[in-house]
Amino acid sequence: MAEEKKILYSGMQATGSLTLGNYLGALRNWINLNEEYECFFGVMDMHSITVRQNPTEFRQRARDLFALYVAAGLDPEKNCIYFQSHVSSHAELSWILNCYTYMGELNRMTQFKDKSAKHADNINAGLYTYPVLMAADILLYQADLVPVGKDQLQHLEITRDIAQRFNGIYGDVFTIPEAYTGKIGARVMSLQDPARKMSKSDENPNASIFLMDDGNVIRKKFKRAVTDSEAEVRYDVANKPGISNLMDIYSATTGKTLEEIEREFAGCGYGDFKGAVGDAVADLLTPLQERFAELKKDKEYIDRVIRANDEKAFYASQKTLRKVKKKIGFTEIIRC
Ligand code: ATP
Ligand code: LTN
Repeated sequence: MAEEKKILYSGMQATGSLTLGNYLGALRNWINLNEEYECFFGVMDMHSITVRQNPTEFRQRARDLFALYVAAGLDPEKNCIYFQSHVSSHAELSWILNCYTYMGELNRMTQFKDKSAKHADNINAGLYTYPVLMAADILLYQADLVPVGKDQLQHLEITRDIAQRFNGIYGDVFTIPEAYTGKIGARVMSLQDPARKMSKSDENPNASIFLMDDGNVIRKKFKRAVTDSEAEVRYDVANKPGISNLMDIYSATTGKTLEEIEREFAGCGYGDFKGAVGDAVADLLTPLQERFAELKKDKEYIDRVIRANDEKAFYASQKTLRKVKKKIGFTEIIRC
């Protein structure tokens, strides 16, 4: 019998257009790993409403995110790609796990602190318990591996803590997941403020490269990227964070090492280097943009895979949820 594949789980929020950070930090690793694992990828629309969304735009964005996963190279016939809100098990397990999570643990989450500062008029309880829903996502599918960008590592830690606590009380219910971050691209920084991560909800459009940006826009944004007053392409995160970020991006898109890049641009000004980074990123994104445009035209195909995968996710997740409910001591459902 063929050896069973290990399980991989990941997802992104449908909060805005995806950036180069999302691609290099997450999506690209999913594609690299997807043959080796049995994969589940969620469009995390329930997490997205921790921040207010315009309903019409939100619906479209969530569908676009689904199509983008496919356009990026995830075959929806081989990977289970689905909408979190279509699978009720997530909300159910999330409630249960809330009762096994301490407020002290949630108080330490840096994403909660950042998002509360950013949305001071809407510090809702969902924002606070966000990591618990994320733990439910992962644990429902008994995931072994969770590829994410570095900013999510703290959420992976709390997921492991919750799972271990639950297993400690009830026996081996959940697989303890491992986080996976790639070597390069795990933390792409803003082009306008290299101290902050590139984010899809940044107010300054020049701070982020969006996956759907046209080649000329991409080149322009790199030309405008904030750097330092020297003119030497050298990797030094502490003193030259802007240039170091551009070097990371160039390395992640071309496969060249940092030393090779320093050699390639020795004696050149920042203008030439920024131009080369812009070209490399534009070339990387063009095929993805073309596939995405094609897929958007094929509504029937997308609808068909959504239906099939929702069902697959529901069945897989219910298996864990039933076990959890039984272990806790919930009474059995009797239906006629
Ligand atoms: P938001 O701005 O709405 O918080 P985001 O851009 O941070 O969104 P998420 O949906 O939270 O995006 O993240 C999706 C995935 O992309 C996660 O695995 C996250 O770690 C990764 N990611 C996000 N931003 C970056 C970045 N700048 N560099 C590397 N990985 C990133
Ligand atoms: N919080 C994650 C998105 C997310 C996720 C998950 C990632 C929600 N549930 C489960 C991996 C596994 C983020 O990227 N902001």
